[in-house]
Amino acid sequence: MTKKLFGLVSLLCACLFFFSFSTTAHAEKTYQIGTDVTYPPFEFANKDNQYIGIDIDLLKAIAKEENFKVEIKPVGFNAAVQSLQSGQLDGIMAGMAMTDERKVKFDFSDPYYKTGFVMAVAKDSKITKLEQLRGKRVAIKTGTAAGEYAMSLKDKYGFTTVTFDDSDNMYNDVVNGNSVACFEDVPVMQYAIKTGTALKIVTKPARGGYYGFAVMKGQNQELLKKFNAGLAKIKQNGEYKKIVDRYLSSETVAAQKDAKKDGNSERTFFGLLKQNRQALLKGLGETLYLTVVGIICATIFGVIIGLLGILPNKFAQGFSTTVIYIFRGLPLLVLALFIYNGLPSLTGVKIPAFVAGVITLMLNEGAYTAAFVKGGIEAVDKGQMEAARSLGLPFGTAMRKVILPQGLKIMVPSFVNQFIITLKDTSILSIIGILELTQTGKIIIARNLEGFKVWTIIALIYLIIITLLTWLSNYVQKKMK
Ligand code: ASN
Repeated sequence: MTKKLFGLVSLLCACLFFFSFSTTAHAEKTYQIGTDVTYPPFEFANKDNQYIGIDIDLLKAIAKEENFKVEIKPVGFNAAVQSLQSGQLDGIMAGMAMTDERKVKFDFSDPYYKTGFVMAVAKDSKITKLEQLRGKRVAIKTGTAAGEYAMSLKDKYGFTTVTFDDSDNMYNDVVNGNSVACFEDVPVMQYAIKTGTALKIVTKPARGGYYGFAVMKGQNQELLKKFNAGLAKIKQNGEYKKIVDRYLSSETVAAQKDAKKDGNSERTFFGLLKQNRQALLKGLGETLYLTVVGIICATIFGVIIGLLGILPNKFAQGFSTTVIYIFRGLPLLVLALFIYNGLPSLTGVKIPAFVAGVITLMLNEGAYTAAFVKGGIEAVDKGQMEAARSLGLPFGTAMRKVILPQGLKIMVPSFVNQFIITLKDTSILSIIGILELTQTGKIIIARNLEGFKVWTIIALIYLIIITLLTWLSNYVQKKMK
């Protein structure tokens, strides 16, 4: 029995590796490019939750020109930088300033857009100079060059900082008066103000520079070459100008401004639901898919580890206890980041986000499953095993015929419970950029800033699904009795 179980564990691991390698092999033909969640006019989601913007259109035009394929991953700027470093992404196109510090770690393309850092304050604010920031709070965005610039001024001007993962939340903090100022790139800040964000720029652009497309130093050089060649071509044939003009045109600006306005019929609860129906359904589909695949893997893994724990073999028991201890002890978020960002930087092998998500669920939820499987079997009266053995049944048969059927009954509620927990836990996997329900919500809010209404919709969807699942499980349990 021990051997069989170990065989099964190896088989499960082999399947997962095969799955991950095959998806990777497939993905390698297409370059994976990270971008920001929302950084208009360079990247943002349109009404249909499709990514558009100067960066996106330039990249697509260049890819077409140079015959390569890209898959765009709107994971957020800081997450993109980390994923590029761990080898999960091939490049970043995210309004990324080519700073000297970054040039040590990354290779940049030829410059494609002029930038510089500015300070913005609320529309009605009296602050016009850095000197007025003393003792005040300033909002910055995680991992950005403008944020670094603000940090370099912090001691001299005596202000404190608070960090946000995306630009919109940073602006909001200033609009709402929690912070007195924020630091942002000049083309992005100007665009946000033009499209209705209630801020104003009060400083001249500092540390002027350019945006570039980035790859890891010494890697993906052929991609960089193609990018540069394509960029030169689209600059020459007028495509570059067309793209930039399209986003800076008064029509696009007016449309963006309109989308931000309150009282817009599309901003009511039902308006939002209707407008984002497609995206929400897709997100929900991904959540359910992740849950089902995750729970299947977790159940197989958990049952095997749980059974190893009750074998009359010290090594098997120790192994089971250790696995449960480690994977139940680690926070799900840490485990997901470790598998998605940590492992690839060690092994050099990419793991697609979905596969990383499933492995995370398998290990974490599987550890809980193993614990209750072990507990369920141990809860069966010891006398049962002794009686079966004294009747001459071998350990394996006694386990299968006598103990497991009784143990299983004890475990059923825990299985159902674990299913519901897994569904909820998938939301944490939005951190690695899986476009499930929670990540879908983040992207919708990045576009329309309707945090309260959109999170209410997302919460309701989770609650409805969980209620349905609970009903189903009660029904199944009744039937089983
Ligand atoms: N402009 C930022 C930087 O260069 C990147 C961003 O916020 N998308 O750091």
